[in-house]
Amino acid sequence: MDGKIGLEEHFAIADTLQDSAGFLPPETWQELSGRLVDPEERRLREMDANGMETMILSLNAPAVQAIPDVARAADVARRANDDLAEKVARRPDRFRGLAALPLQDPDLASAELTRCIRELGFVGALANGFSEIEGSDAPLYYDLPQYRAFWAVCAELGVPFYLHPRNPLPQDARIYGGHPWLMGPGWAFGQETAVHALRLMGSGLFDDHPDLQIIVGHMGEGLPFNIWRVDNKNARTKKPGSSGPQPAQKSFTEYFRENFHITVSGNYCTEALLCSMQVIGADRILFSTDWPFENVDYSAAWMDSVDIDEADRLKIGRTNALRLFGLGG
Ligand code: GRE
Ligand code: ZN
Repeated sequence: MDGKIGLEEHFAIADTLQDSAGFLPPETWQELSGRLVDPEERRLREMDANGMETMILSLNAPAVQAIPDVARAADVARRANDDLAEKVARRPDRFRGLAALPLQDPDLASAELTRCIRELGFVGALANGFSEIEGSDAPLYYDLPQYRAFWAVCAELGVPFYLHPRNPLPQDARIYGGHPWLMGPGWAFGQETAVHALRLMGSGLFDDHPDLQIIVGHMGEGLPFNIWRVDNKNARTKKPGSSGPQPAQKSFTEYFRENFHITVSGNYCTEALLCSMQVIGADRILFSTDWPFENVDYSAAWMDSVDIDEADRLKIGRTNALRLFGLGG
């Protein structure tokens, strides 16, 4: 199909480029780094050749989230966002932007998000999981109480928030000891991000902000397949007047269906798509490639040929993104 839109589509600036080294075999770094800092020629060629109209661009990972010095995190976020705004301004017909945010400091993150939406014309935010902060080895997850004011700003601006993966910190990654192939995108990314998403759901965040929309990639990081069991176990320890022992009022499945969207980025598994369509619904699934870590050609070829209704293909490939980001057209 023509007119596909993707929303997990990365670039890097000089300060963040090295963060992506090491996730893929060293012999591919030259190719990968070239893609990340490409002045959008290669990217546009790939898009043109594969029926992709728009990429909603975001910074690589973990980038800002892994800069414990708050002032530096804010500075890198601002410069990345300014750089992205220039890319979008050069080709407003093909690119949009998601803001990088210094979530080490919720107030700075709120201010930067507001600047990006109101002044730079971005359509949402993308954060690479928890943030690290100087003086603490505790990962900052965004269900923590100090983030409620940030979420109020996000809800007020009415923009979606992409919760993108990162690796757990070493002290939280001991389960992968001796098995480095399980770190990164193969398993640890998804585990880390799914737990973060479940933390947001169970915290009651969406009772306060019922319109807030979170996006998770990689076919929902396992949530479509597993969320039934999260609810089933919680229901057995239910506290009166709620869906379970957690502070939230609704079930995890309800929040998943009302406050989440997923993308197919880097997970072109037809069986997983069919499960996701049954659990979260075709209205909440969106195409994405995860460029430069995945190729546009095979992502697009799968999207174009996977055995689903044409009406669902159009939603997933394009129109859900138009609606979620208010792109019009
Ligand atoms: C991603 O952005 O999803 C990603 C990385 C690094 C390796 C693989 C991958 O940041 O999918
Ligand atoms: Zn990605």
